[in-house]
Amino acid sequence: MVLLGDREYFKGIGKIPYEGKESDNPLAYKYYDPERTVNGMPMKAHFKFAVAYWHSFCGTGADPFGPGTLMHPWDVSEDPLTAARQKADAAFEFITKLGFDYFCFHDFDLVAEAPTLLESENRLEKIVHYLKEKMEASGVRLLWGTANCFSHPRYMNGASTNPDFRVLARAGAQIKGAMDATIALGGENYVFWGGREGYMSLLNTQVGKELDHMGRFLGMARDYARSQGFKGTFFIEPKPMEPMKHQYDYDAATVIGFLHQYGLQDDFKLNLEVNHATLAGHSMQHEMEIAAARGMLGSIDANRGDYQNGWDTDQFPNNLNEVTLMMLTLLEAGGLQGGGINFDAKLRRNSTDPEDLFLAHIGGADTFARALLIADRILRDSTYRQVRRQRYESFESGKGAAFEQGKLTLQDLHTIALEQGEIPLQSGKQEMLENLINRYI
Ligand code: XLS
Ligand code: NI
Ligand code: NI
Repeated sequence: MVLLGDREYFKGIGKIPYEGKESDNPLAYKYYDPERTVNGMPMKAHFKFAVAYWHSFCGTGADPFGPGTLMHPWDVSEDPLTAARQKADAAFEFITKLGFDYFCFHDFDLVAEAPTLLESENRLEKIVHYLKEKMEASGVRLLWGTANCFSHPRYMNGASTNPDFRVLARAGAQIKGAMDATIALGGENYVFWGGREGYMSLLNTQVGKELDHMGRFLGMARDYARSQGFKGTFFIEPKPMEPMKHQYDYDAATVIGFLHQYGLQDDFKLNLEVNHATLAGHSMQHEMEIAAARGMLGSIDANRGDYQNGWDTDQFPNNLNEVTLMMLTLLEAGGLQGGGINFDAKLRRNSTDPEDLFLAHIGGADTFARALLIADRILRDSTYRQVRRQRYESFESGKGAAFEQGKLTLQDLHTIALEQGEIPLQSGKQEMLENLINRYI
């Protein structure tokens, strides 16, 4: 097989088949049947599942208390480009065997950053060329690219919100390169996650100035990509904190307001991440509902947090209840606007077998597939939609409809209230709906 390069990294594991829910083969899908039609579309088109290059092929399991435990056989060469090519071989072997259609990357996931900007650009160009061949041979596509403007020490005070203009300019140069790479690889979207766009202390921060800088910077980035023929969507990925004490892209509602303030609302949508939603004190369904209500439900970074831990644990999704609620919102919204489901999730530090990476993705894909099937049945067979619609029935005709159309004044409301007298209480039917969801699960 051409795809595998010279060397097979995941020996003994073949293409992951769909075997159905009765199968006890850990290396088979039980629910994710890519071609199965759900609500008029194959499952794979609903999801556009993507593998995150950084967690799966760069992350070593290192934490503040100890070094890496995941010894990647593709990460041994001293020569950065050889190492990058071997990593790409491993990544494409993995994605192909998993049967996913997409991947996502940061610029310097692909190849190590060099000591100078020029050399880094050079390296990136070379590895992009190599990736292009692998993508053509395998049919795997790029869901989105992004730039890592948060790891290098120069970004310790932020990138586009850095108080030092020289750093802002450097971030601009880097994002130009990441966009060039994304465009060269036919990337369908481009992501901005403001890793250090925020503050550690208000004592040394001018918030208004930083937000203005970020707004202007994003407009410049959009204009550049459009001038290079990029037709895809730009996504902002909200996160309330970590690494900063406070990040400006706090949550969906905050980002939507920001996009409108800086005239970015027509080109940008949201890439929502489950564990970021919970860090912001929201459910993921809440974040999706807020985005969908404004036509900005772009893409999803799939993972989950831990109920007892207050940080971004980035575990693989396995909570059927949580994902079912997400799929209800997704189907009701008519799907994702250009994006897909990117597994922005990492193995635990002690998951050290090569097969663990497969098991994690299989579990995640099956959770989404099962949840999609459940949500589809709830919407088609149950009273869920009807109950939700009926609560707002009073706006469908008469004075309620006139209000929605902007035809009433506050004086009119006064007249109506005088005429209508006492109003009967209407139950919200919350427990009934909760029971209904559980019955379908
Ligand atoms: C980190 C973010 C990051 C983005 C891409 O918390 O989730 O992985 O998805 O920069
Ligand atoms: Ni993410
Ligand atoms: Ni994250």
